[in-house]
This record gives sequence, C-alpha cells and structure tokens, in this order.
Amino acid sequence: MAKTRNPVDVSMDVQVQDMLGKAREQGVETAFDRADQMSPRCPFGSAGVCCRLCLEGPCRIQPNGKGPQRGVCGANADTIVARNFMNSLIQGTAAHAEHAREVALALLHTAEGKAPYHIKDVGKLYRIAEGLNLSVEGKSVNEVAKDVALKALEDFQRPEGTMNWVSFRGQEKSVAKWQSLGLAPVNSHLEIAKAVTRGAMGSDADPINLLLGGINLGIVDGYGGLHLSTDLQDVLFGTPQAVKANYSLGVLDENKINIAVHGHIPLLSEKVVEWARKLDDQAKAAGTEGINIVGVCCSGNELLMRQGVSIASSFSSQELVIVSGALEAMVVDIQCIMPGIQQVAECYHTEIITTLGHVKIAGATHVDFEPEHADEAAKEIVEKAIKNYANRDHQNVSIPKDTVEAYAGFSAEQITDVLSKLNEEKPLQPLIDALKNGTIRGIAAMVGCTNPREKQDVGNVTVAKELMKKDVLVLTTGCTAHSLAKNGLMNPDGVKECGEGVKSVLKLLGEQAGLPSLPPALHMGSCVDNSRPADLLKALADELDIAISDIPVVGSCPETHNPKALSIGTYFISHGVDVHVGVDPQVSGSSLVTHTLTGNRGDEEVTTDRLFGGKLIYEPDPVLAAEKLIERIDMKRKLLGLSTVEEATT
Ligand code: NFS
Ligand code: SF4
Repeated sequence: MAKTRNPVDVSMDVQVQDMLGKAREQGVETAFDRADQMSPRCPFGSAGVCCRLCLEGPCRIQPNGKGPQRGVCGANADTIVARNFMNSLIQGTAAHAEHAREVALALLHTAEGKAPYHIKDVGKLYRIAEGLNLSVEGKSVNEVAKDVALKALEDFQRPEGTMNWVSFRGQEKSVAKWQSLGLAPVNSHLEIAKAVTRGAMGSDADPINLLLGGINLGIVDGYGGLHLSTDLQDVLFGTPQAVKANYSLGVLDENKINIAVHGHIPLLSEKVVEWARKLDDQAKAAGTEGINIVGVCCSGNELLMRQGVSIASSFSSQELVIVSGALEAMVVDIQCIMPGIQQVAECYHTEIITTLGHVKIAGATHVDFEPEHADEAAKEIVEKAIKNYANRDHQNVSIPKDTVEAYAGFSAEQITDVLSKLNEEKPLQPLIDALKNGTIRGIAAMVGCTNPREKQDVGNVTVAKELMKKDVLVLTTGCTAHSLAKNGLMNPDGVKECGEGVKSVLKLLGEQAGLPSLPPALHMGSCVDNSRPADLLKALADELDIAISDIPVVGSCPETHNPKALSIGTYFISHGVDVHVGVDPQVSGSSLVTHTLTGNRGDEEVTTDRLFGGKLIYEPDPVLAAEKLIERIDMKRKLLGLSTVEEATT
C-alpha cells in the first residue's frame, strides 16, 4: 500500500505545506497525493524496457537478465531503451517547435496588420534581420518583420540545407561538427517527422544511431524551438530588463479579483494582462480593489520578465493556487497544465479557461484564442473572471501572508549592458577575466521543473547553493527559478550564499545597476529562454575563440519531470555542455545507452562526451550532484590551461 507523505515531506515551502493540509482536510486530491498512490513504480517502465509501439506487445525485457531478453519483433533492451528515450525527446522538441511556429505566424500576421500586436523591440528586429542576411534598405518596420517571420517559417518547410536559425544563432564550430556528423537539421517538421518514423516499430534498431537521432532533435529543439521563440517574442513583446516582483502563494490578493495565467506562449498571457488593466474599473465596480494577475509555470516567467507580474506557483503545486479559494479564473494555453486542475476547481469556485482548440480539458470553459482575435478573447476571459467573483466563498479563502521579493529579467542583452559599464568596448572582458583568474570558477545554468514525486525545491535549492558557495555563477530559468526565488536566491541579500569570488563580481556589477549586489541566481526567463544562457555562452566562446564545449560551464536540472527538459538537456549536450538531471531519466535498462549518455571522453566506446565534449550526469543526491558538476568544471578549466580553484574558497 502506498504511503501518503506528510505535507512537510512534499515541499520545503511552508505555504505549500499549509495549502496541501487544507486540500486534504477538505477531501481535495492533488498531484502530491497521486504521486504517492503511484508508488512503488513499475520497474520495467522505470528502466525504460517496456515497449508498446505495436500490437504484438506490450513487451518488456527483464532488466536482471533472468527472463525474456527480446520483444516479439526481436528488439532488445538497448533498442527499446534508446527508442523510448528518443521518443520522449520528440515530445519535448515538438512542443518547443510548435511554440515557435505559433509565435512566427503571429509575427507575420502582426506585420501584415492582421493581428493586434506591435513590434516592440525594433532594434532587436533589425539585429535579427542582419543576422539572417536580410536587406532592410528602404523597408518599413513591418516589411522587415514580415521578412523575418517568413525566414522563421521557412525553418518548418525548407527542403534541404541547414535551418536558418541554426546558421544564424549557432556557433560556427558547433555547426561544422554537426554538419560533419550529418546531424545539422534541415527544418523542424522534417526532423520531427523523421524521428517519429525512425522510432516506430520495425524502423531504426541501432541504439547508437537512435541516440544520434536524439542529438539531432536536441539541435532542433534549441534553434527551431528555443532561440526562434525567444527572438520573435522579444521582437513582439520586448527584450526583458531587470524587474522586481514577488513570489509564493502569498501573491494572491484577498481584496482583488485573482486571475492565474498558466502555460507557455505569451501571445495569450500578454493580452490577458493588457485587458486586466483595461477592465480594472469594471472589477472595482464589482466591489473589489481591482484585478490581480498572478503567474504559474512558464507563462508566469514570461510575464514576470516583461511585465513584472508576480508568480504564485511552479509546476508541482499549481493545483494549490486554486485551493486558496481566492482564484476567480485560471487561464491556460498549452504544456505543463495538469488535467487535475479541473477536479480541484470543481471543489472551489475557480473557472478553468482553456484557450486552444487542440488543448481542452473536459468540464472546463473554453474561449477560443486566435492571435487575430486576441483582444476579443482576452476581454471575454477577463470579464468571465470578474463575473465569477460573485461566486467566491469568502469563508473558505486562505491566502498565506508572506511573499518573497526577487529580481528577474536578466536577458543576455541586460547582462551585457551591465557589464559594459565596466568595459564599454569589450563588455564581456570583465567576465572573461574573472573566469580566467578563477574569481568565477565556472558557470551553471540551473533549469527545469518541480516534480510532485520529489520534495519540492530541495534539489533545485541545494544544487544551486552548493555551486554558489564554490564560486560558480548561477543562471536560471523555468520552474527552477521559482524554487530559487522563494529561497532568497534571486534577491541581492542572497549573495551571502556565494563564495568570495562570485560575491565580489556580483557586488561590483550590482553597483553599476544601482543595487547592493546582483542576486546570486540571475533569472533569464522561461524554458524557451534557455536560448538566453546559450547566447551568453556563444558570445563568451566567440570572444575567446574556443568551442562552447571548452568553457567551464554546466547545466543542472535537479527536479525535472518533463520531456521538454530532456530535449533542452540534449540541446546543451550537443554543444558539449554537461547536463545533470536529478530524476531518473529511465534508461537504466540498457548499459549501452546509459554508457553512451553518461560515459567519459576517454572511453573506447562511443559516448556523447567523446563526440561532443559533454555528457549526462544522473545524480539524485543534490550535494553529490554539485560535486560531480564541480569536478567537470575543474576538468574543463584544466584543459583550458586555467588554474583549478582550491576547495578552500569558502
Ligand atoms: Ni519547463 Fe515551463 Fe515548469 Fe518544467 Fe513545465 S512550466 S517549459 S517544463 S514544469 S520548467
Ligand atoms: Fe514488442 Fe517489438 Fe512491438 Fe515493441 S515493437 S511492442 S518490442 S513487438
């Protein structure tokens, strides 16, 4: 019988613990309970050796070697595990590519005057046009935007060659390597379709070849998904600059109409914010003090970075925002939206509003959101929330008191801007000098999710603190940023967690920005904004004339749950950046697959470390994970001829 964890064991966050207590008292089930009910998990699925690709199956291989070692078709554990792994990368890559395609189409329609958005960052639009070798002579802003949008859409249909965004944003050294290995993607849809085909029953049965197919997907994810989305979103909605906002369930406001915006693509969320501001008087007429928009998951990150909207919850506690009893509407678009929110909403007055024709939840209200009619839809959504306030049960409202103040909005542009105050001509030089002399030991991108199986925030916060105290500069995105923010690591005060080296750099930079210090974790945005740390790495590598794989940099994803995190991780590995995951990636059923992903460069067999200079590190213990990451950082420092920093920095 599965054991139900106590609230103190599901999250570090006392507010989450309390709200879970309330849910349980009221008989409301959440993901934390369901995660317990799923225990113990199926050993076949956990090892990745369960296959249900065709109706001869399902087949499963006995991981201990005692029992069947091949499926009905003859596929062995290596093939099945590699195929399952690649199939989950397809999920992540398709999600990001589709996100990018929707934004590209919206840019096209905006440029043609068919969608009610505006080109907000004209400078970035022109820099992108230049990077794509487009002529801008004599063209209006909208004409340039149209050309850029068409170039973006070409990345979903060009018949041959290399994707525009790979040539534009990729580092030449990496692109050359991928081309030599036949891994440079032609267009996103083609590569995804090819991967679906090769991963099907009776197709690619070579585990190494399947894993290389996974690398190809990682590259598609990075350029056709992340970079494309970030670039065009910045053009439409502005490039983020440092902002201050609040975190935790306490950002809900008892005196206001609360609307949670949840999902990923800012086309919807930006419009909801705009209409909430426009209809504030209507909310006041309903007897409230106005409208309070709060963010959940990556829609939250997008709004935080550009609009300073506060964040109520990361992924795993999304249902608890509803349990507050103070949420009039939760508006969702796509990805990371638990179907469970509808069951929870039915116990309170919250209206769940889905907005995409291909992403509905039974029982929820649906308001169709097409960019062309964005204003009408956003207005209708906000009006529904205002109307629903009348149904709030004031006796059942419980909003935690405290919030945590945090700074976000550190786009690569913003970081370069701050650095340029130290060296106007060569803004990256101070960072390079600090890396070279060991003041900064290395850089870590702390990314990814929270997962109801795990005790929320522990992995994210522990890895980050361990790295900070050893003078690693921490960049962060996604739901991991939420964990770090709630624990004070996105606030200048948090700099006390850092070793003396990183602390001195952050303080110096903070002074340039008018703060006592920059926060120890620099929040660069949503998950698609993992393009931003990548941009910074590329700029550093170019300046040093080395490959990205040579920089002492690592990625860490301690509490991942999502295939998107795996495809982003693969994108980093394709550049030779080591990636740590703290949750089992479900490949242990094949020692060949495990070794290819996690082995070292000196090994005789094929490993991603040997081919690309980076590998997967699976380590559930966050302290050990940080040690392993530091080891790799020091190894790369050594290879670059830089001094390795003595342990005694703290
Ligand atoms: Ni990323 Fe964003 Fe959060 Fe994880 Fe989900 S919201 S896209 S996948 S859970 S960080
Ligand atoms: Fe079984 Fe092969 Fe079909 Fe998978 S593809 S279910 S291993 S027969």
